[in-house]
Formats: sequence, structure tokens, C-alpha cells
Amino acid sequence: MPEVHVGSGKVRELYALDDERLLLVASDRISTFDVVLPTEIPDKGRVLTGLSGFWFARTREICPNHLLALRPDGRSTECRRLEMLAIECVVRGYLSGSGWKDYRATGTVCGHELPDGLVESARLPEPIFTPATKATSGHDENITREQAAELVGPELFAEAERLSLALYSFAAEYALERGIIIADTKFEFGVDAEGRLTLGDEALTPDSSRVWPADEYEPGGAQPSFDKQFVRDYCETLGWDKTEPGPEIPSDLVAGTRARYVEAFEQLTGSPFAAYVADPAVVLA
Ligand code: PZK
Repeated sequence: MPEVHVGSGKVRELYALDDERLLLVASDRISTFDVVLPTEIPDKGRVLTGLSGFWFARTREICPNHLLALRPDGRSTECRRLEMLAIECVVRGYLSGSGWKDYRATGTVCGHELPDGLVESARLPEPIFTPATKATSGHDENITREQAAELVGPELFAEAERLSLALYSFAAEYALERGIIIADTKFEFGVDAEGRLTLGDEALTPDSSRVWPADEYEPGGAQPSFDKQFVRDYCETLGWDKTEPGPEIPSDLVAGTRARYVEAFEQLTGSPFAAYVADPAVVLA
């Protein structure tokens, strides 16, 4: 059965299995400051695939998703082919990144008027839906809810907003009980052959979310990243200009970063990572 390569992300590859199914393969590549580094983090692709599968299994009652099966390699997801929406569905529970930038400049994020006096990384009174365009090059751009509704139609927009907020609230509460803050996250939805709005892509992984250790949370400034902080700190010591090619990462920092990914996996799923490697289906049970 030939697998036809149909797309590349920064750290993932997409293959066609047949007319109805795709194979999403997560590599061990890591990006920082939007540059893919030459050094891989062993098992990163398996950790992210396992986490995504875990969340798909646990949110099936909130929202249908594209997951059909996890392959025995632990890094490949067989999924249902969807007609993807032209927007990124971002939910923010905390004020960080472009949300913080927009708030500082205008007091609003994607048309949501927020209270005065919020500090960087503040927890929001309630999570907000902040759609973005899919930029083909460079950075995704925040758009208003009205612009997003125009891009996908008002009915699909309303449903994507409702599902995104429900998914985020469920996952953020679950993660916080296990010591992990999901500050924000990006969902991608598509429409299946029966016309159902369906969650696709990867879901609620450290690559699609901002993830912070709850025990170090200190609003009023930027927060350390749960997974990438060692790599970022190291890159900052180099005086690297953050253009291609990125620097090699020393092996002790590779090991430390791998350990953070495995720690996040085990804290969230409650399964030993070794059990996942032996049989990826453990996260679906
Ligand atoms: C789809 N991408 C993003 C690009 C990647 C991922 N279930 C689906 N049906 C149709 N299309 C997609 C999906 C999913 N998921 C996802 N592009 C199309 C993307 C490149 C590499 F790994």
C-alpha cells in the first residue's frame, strides 16, 4: 500500500493512505523561535502522538475527532480525511504571546474587551476564543470573530467556537489538577464526509499549546515553558540571531528536554511512557 506524501509541517509529515484516510507522522524534530534545530529530541514525536491520542479519546463525547488508530511505532496517527476549515481555532485561558501584545496595545484580543490592569500571563476571567488565519509563510495572524465567521460561514464559526471552548475548559481543568497549566491552545477543525464538524490535526500537545508548570506560575512576566525552556535558555546564551540554521543542542540538554516531555506525558495520561512504547493503545483505554 503506497503512502503518498501530501504535506510537511515544521516537525510533522502527512501521507495519504487512501481516499478517506491520512497518516500523520510526528518526528523528533524540535523548533524554537520558529526555527527547526539540527538536533532531535529522542521520543518527542511519540510523546506528542500519545498525548494527542489521549486527548482525542477523552474528548470524544465533547466533539468527534479524526483519530482512527495509532500505529505500533507510536508516532503515526491514522486519521479520517476532512475538509479543513480556513481558520486556526485558538483558545486562551491566560494572557500570553500575541494575546498579551494585542491586549497591551488595545485592551482587546480578537474583539474581546478585557478588564483593565491585567498583567502578562494573567489568568483570564474566562477562556476566550481568538481565531487566527492560517498564514502560508510567517506567523498566523489574529483576526476578529467577525472576520473568522466570514471565512468559514456563521454556522460553522459558532460551532467551532463552542467546541473549542468546551475542549479547552475540559483539558485545562484536567491538566491543572495534575500540575500543568495549559495557557492557550490551537485546534484545527474540518468537516467529515457526513458534514459533521470534526477535530483534526494534533490536539492539546506542547507543540500546539503553551504549557507551564503550575508550581512555578507567577503572573506579571513571561512564564517558563514546560518543555522547551532548557533549549530556549541555551539558545539565548549563544547570541544566535534566530535565523536558519539553528544551533546544535548539547546532549545533557537533549536528555533534560526529553525528560520534560516524558514527565508531561506521564503526569497527564497517568501511564508510564514505557507502557505506551510497548502498546500505544494504552492511552486510548
Ligand atoms: C490536514 N494539515 C496540517 C500539514 C502535517 C500536518 N484529517 C485531516 N484531513 C485533511 N487534512 C488534514 C487533516 C489533518 N490532520 C492537516 N494539513 C491537512 C499538516 C503538514 C504536515 F503533519
